[in-house]
Amino acid sequence: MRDRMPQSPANQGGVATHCPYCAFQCGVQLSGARERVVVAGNEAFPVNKGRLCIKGWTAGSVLGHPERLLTPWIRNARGVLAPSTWDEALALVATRLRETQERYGRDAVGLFGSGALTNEKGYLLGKFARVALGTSNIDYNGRFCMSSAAAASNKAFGLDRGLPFPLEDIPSAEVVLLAGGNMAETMPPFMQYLEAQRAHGGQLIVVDPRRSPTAQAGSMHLRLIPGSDTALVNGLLHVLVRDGLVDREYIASRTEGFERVKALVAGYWPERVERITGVPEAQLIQAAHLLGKARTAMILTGRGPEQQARGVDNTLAYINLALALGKVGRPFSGYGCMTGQGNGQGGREHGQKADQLPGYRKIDDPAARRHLAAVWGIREEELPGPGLSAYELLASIGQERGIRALLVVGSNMVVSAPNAREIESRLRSLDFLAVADFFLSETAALADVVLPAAQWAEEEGTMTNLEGRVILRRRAFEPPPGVRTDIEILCALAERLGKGSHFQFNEPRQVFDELRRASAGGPADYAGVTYERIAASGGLFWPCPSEDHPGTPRLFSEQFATPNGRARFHPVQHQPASETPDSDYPLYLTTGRVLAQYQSGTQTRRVPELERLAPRAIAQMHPAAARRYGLVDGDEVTLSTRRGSARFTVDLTQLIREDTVFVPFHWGGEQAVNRLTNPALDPISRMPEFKLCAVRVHASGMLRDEAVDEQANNQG
Ligand SMILES: Nc1nc2c(c(=O)[nH]1)N[C@H]1C(S)=C(S)[C@@H](COP(=O)(O)OP(=O)(O)OC[C@H]3O[C@@H](n4cnc5c(=O)[nH]c(N)nc54)[C@H](O)[C@@H]3O)O[C@H]1N2
Ligand SMILES: Nc1nc2c(c(=O)[nH]1)N[C@H]1C(S)=C(S)[C@@H](COP(=O)(O)OP(=O)(O)OC[C@H]3O[C@@H](n4cnc5c(=O)[nH]c(N)nc54)[C@H](O)[C@@H]3O)O[C@H]1N2
Ligand code: SF4
Ligand SMILES: [Mo]
Repeated sequence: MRDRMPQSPANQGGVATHCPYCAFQCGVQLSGARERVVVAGNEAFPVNKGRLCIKGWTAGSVLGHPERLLTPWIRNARGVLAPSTWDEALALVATRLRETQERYGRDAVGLFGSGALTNEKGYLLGKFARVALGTSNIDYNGRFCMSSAAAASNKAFGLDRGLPFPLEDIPSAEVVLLAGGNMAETMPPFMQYLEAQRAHGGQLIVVDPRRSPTAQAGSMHLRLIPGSDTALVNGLLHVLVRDGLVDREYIASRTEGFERVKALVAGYWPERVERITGVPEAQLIQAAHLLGKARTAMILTGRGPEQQARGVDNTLAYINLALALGKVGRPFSGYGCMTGQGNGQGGREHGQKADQLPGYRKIDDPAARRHLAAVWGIREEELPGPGLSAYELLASIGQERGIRALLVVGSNMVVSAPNAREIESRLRSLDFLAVADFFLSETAALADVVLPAAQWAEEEGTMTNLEGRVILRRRAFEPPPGVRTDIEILCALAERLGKGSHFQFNEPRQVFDELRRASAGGPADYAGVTYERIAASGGLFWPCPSEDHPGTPRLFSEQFATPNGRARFHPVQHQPASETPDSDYPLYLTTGRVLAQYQSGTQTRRVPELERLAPRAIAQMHPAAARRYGLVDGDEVTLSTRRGSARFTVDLTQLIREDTVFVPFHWGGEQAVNRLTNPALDPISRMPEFKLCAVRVHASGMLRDEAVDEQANNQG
């Protein structure tokens, strides 16, 4: 599989592929040799239309980076990671996984996957768990990402595709409401769609506790108190019902359950909602009227309302709003979740989830089990059932019948999991940890075996972008000597586990052909997608059940995917967050992203241009809040919560609420905000409460008790 590729894409006048990072999956054009590869926007790709953000422009430098892992590493008797051969490393991983299972049962081995992986890799990892290991315990980092929105869409529409319409519909929406998404920093080329919408006379309402760069681009900003989205939306619905602005005909013909929502929102009169959310009554009414009078409207959510212990309820509230307006499945209208990771959409469809089989099938559905057992050539009884969700899987380490050996492919949870201190100590207590990565991430640094994996431009594969469009990543370079692809790694391990006959894949497209069969007939049906068809078009939207099917850019125009074809309303009450400010921890802490760093930072902290822009973790605070602690811009500050403490650089801004501190999560060690975050989980999606907990501020050098006294004085 290695010998047909040119060393330099320049040989072919450049290779058209996609950015390694976010779900926008911008089309890029690569030219030049690996060490000096030039990344340019691909004008011909219809989604980004040539635009990139700074992370995309600079993505080439991670390929030839001097810190890349170029050989496997094994922790030796002295506890130090030392270079090894592939044979030794693979044999050791296979032996330790097998021994663990023999001693403690099949489920004692866990797998942790990623929305960064191509569809082929995510699919193969799910198959590896069920067929090569027979463990039920596989989950992935998407659980920390859009799982609340996915669960809500499944409940309301019977199907979850982040955006059920193409981005090209956005400019024609008269009103767009974007809740807790900061696309100006997290998907900058997306802003051209909102700019076009504004240019057509459209209104953009942004709901965010911060006046983020995205909120600044809007026509209206609802600066709510963190954790109050459901109250806000119930308030909007209250006004819409009161003023006769709901779409009664649509509600009657296409939905069910509205009466209970109507009764519930009667209790959310604007004055009460202002008290809960901090959003002035007049603004609430104005926003409701803008939405209620628009012929076309879209409601979009980002991680703000979703990453909460009530994330599913929050998202259901926004879906209620879209349904009451009669907009879901209508032209230039609807509800959508802005998926985040490169393959955050495909990653949630093909079996890396604890409760799922490929094609977005449920693992406890007998028909799905029969279908997959047949595709995989095993008996149905051999297929494990549902396993533990991401945080629970990690938290089970060290517990009776918990995980004792773990294989991680594409996540750096020491930085990105909530309550990270605790997770780190659990990972250290594992009998065995193996990590496949390009760099020695904070998590890889704890491993017993580190496997060096190939990167984005070094292997082929499909990705499914935030619209549900299946696209093709092309290979521009061979992996450096000593590096293997994740697919090669999984197939080699399966061989050593005695299951090689189920993993005879020489190329990603062979894996994809099996994925097509595995997904056929499921909700996310890829049967008709081929590499050739993608190459000949701008990508294909699922479901695409046959090779002569054009794909499905727009869902729900005739009916929903529920048994009776109707969308379901869900009455949801506002509930306080799991932790709210009190005299010990007087402020809200919310977390998220900045433009120049990506996720746990393994890749972007190694890019000099990005490091210059965002060299360390900041704590965004309002000047009035900072004054109370004697802090000025640029000061060092320690923040602590009931989980732990970490240190940041104060970044003063008028754009945040006085009661809220915002910290990005891209750094490890002392700057890891996840040492502070609350692992309270949503009861349905099992999403941790990343967006909200109570925090205390210490000016640096100040002793803990002094800071507490000072806070008491300030409050008294
Ligand atoms: N630069 C960059 N871009 C990225 C990524 C990255 O790491 N860096 N990661 C990618 C991934 S995986 C994802 S998931 C996306 C995430 O993309 P976004 O959802 O845009 O990102 P976040 O910064 O996590 O959160 C968005 C906003 O939620 C607001 N917020 C906080 N609490 C609340 C609340 O209670 N209610 C409401 N309504 N809003 C609230 C925050 O102030 C923040 O502005 O970005 C993708 N793109
Ligand atoms: N406090 C707080 N925490 C958060 C969030 C938040 O908003 N606030 N957001 C959450 C969200 S939305 C997400 S998506 C998670 C993300 O957090 P993580 O799961 O840690 O995701 P990444 O940082 O992208 O980690 C990917 C790791 O895998 C490697 N990698 C990337 N691609 C591949 C590949 O193809 N193969 C292999 N073998 N390795 C690969 C990278 O080098 C990196 O080390 O963080 C969550 N954590
Ligand atoms: S928006 Fe996302 S896909 Fe596009 S260049 Fe930036 S990180 Fe890459
Ligand atoms: Mo994410």
